Amino acid sequence: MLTEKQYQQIKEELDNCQNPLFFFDDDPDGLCSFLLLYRYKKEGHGIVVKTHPKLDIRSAPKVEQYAADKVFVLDVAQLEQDFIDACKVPIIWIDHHGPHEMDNVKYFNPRLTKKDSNIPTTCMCYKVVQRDLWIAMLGCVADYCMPDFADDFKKKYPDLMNNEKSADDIYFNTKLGNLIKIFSFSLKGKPSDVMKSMKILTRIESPYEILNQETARGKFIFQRYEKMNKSYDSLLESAVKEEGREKLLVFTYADDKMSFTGDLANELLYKFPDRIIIVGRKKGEDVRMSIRSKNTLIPPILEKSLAGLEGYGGGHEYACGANVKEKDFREFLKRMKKNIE
Ligand SMILES: [Mn+2]
Repeated sequence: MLTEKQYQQIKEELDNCQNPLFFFDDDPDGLCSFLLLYRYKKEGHGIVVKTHPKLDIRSAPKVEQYAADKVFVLDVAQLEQDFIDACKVPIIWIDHHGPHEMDNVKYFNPRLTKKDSNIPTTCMCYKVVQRDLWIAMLGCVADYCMPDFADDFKKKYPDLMNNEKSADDIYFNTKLGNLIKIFSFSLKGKPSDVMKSMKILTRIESPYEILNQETARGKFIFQRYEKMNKSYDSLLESAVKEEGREKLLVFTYADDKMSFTGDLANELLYKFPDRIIIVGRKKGEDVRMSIRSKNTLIPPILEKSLAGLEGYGGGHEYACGANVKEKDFREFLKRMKKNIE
């Protein structure tokens, strides 16, 4: 956890700027972190970081383009020094990966004091602004965390969850879980649609506006989700059919449009909790993967399996992303199998 003083510091940073630029990770935790801070501040702009997992000099021109007077970096694992050096305004970095040591950035990361701490960025942002409880709960559960305000949420929104005791039960069995998928899918697809969805989400008044399609904007978000969910469901169905019996459950698909690997890997792990899940999407010469497990630490196995191959990867203890060239993919899988034995 961060200290009360740190939350206060972040709040002061937020209060003391006119036109902040928020860079956030391409997943519900990143999106919810942005929404919480933006909906409090009501100024500035949000940019979803598609150069996952890092923010580097390629994004630096945005700061001038938007004439930002402060930059917030949310839930992004790696912030490159070239970005920091090119950025002429203060940078506040709130995250729960790494940690890394960087100069000239105000870094808020609970792992600096406790290495295995895993508090979603959304949770920290909520402690700062203390409003929009439903968005806070959504982002936390999406990162598999049951926050200390879960009971408050249940009281306020009794129909969005039941008596689930774990985040993964909420994720796959409740209306809140449905909303997580809706938020996740709102970041996919045509950039102009993603922009529109983001804008809508900064203004939406309640979860029911989306779930019950109560307004035109709620309808837009919901119907976009429904359409994408058809392709998602058919991929999930194929993955389940191909599950096999080995410890490593591998599913790959070719799709140049939509990346569902993270969502699919999460749901497959829920269905097959004893397995280690790899979902890969072939894109160009690369296979982009999401890797999940319940109890096996992934980063050391991943690192060993990638050694000498053309690829990279990393992330959290039980959830990683990786990218290898298609020509190296078979070898990579062979090593993964060997290294988990
Ligand atoms: Mn996160």
